[in-house]
Amino acid sequence: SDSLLAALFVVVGLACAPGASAFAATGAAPLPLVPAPRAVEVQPGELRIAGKARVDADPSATRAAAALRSTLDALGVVEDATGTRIALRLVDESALGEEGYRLLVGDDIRISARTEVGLLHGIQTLRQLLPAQAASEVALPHVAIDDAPSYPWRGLSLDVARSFLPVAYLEKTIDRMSRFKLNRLHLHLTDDQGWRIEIRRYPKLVEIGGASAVEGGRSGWYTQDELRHLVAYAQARGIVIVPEIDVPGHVQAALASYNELACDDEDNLAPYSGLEVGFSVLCLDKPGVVYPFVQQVMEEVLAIFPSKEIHIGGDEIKHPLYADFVARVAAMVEGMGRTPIAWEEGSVADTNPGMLLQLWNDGYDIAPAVAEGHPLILSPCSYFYIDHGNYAGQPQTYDWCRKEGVPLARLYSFDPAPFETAVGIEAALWTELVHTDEAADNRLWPRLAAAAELGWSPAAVRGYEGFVQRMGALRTHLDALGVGYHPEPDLGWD
Ligand code: TNX
Repeated sequence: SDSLLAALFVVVGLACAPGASAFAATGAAPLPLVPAPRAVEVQPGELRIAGKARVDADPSATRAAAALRSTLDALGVVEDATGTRIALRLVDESALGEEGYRLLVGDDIRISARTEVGLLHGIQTLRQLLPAQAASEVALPHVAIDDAPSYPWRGLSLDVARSFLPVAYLEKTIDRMSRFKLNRLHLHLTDDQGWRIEIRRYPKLVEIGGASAVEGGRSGWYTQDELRHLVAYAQARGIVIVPEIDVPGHVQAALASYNELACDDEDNLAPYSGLEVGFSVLCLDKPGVVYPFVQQVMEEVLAIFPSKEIHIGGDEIKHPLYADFVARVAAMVEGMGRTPIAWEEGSVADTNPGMLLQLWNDGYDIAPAVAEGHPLILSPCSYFYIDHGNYAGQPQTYDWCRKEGVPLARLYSFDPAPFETAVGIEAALWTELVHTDEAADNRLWPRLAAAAELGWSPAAVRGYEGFVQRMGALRTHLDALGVGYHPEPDLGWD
């Protein structure tokens, strides 16, 4: 009959639609999960949680237990011995990888992982299955989820140098990133328009360099104690903060603070608030001044940030001694036991192939660096520069990389697969034109969720239609988190 045929088409269509395969088991709407898990099996039946739960965590899973407790608390679920059991188990199964987890919802809830970070991801999946806000009774489908990320690096780069972002905003952003399993927050702490990190050996860096900002933007700086607090805050949520000290260019704020870092004939040493890039440079002809400065700054930076990777910048500079400088600073960072990251231009330097390169210009010839084995962080501007518009012509956005801006669908269409040595992806929010928390929220969301899916989910479970359905359903979660997202028409949010 016609209706039987139609039903068959629905089933076949669901099974074949890109992104739907992992969710086709019941033929129902896909579970509202972003990023899409590697494997989802929805089973008949549901689990009802009536306001009470019992946390049964491995004694060593303290961070994950705390995260689960605060999740339940926010939902108004009371901890009670008679409540639904939620087990958190650290298990020794190599198949789970560093960040993988398994989530089983049946008569109770079980999350297992090899690491606490894996457990945290499992808790975030559970969180997305729960309602955005407190409800008296909650029903979860019986489900088995087996999940792990495609890439270990799923990041956001925030430019706090052009325009400062307050600690409270960074905390909120960390909360929201963790909801989508992003795991790297790269802070671009220094640039021409501002120096935002306290360096005790060079107090004027923040006294002078912290007092400037791009025109219309916010000045300010972080104390070392504030940054240590942020590192711990992020760590509790499965996120590593990666600091960037951008050298040898993009340093006008440093030159204005300590004039001796500039060459003698440098005439303009005033704080800078314009939009130009590529005009300032540490005086590479004064190695006796410049290298001790970089060394001492790095010593303090590394004492704050335990991150294995440290970003040394290296963008947009043409100077005969540029390659030497990058090689020397990369070796310095390695000598201090860490792994350097440089923007793609750093590939011209003679460095250890362990140095990560962050790709940002579409069409940059990175093949030689890949052949040498350099790991890549993928941030090609026509997909990942979210200082570009959510739509063409959006006010207060750049369009130098792509006239049409970087709409959600465009970002989502990126394919990381061709980049053999990629460790992952990173969206970048530059702040020449983004001067408030509200504007930052608008540029970040929902695009950051799309970036999270590209970094986490294998191609087999991705697909824009499915993403739109799943992300559309998570709007209430962004609302509950107080996110000032862009009202994205593709998601029906306009
Ligand atoms: C390029 S990306 C830059 C930044 C600007 C950005 C604006 C990179 C390494 N350099 O300095 O803020 O474009 O879109």
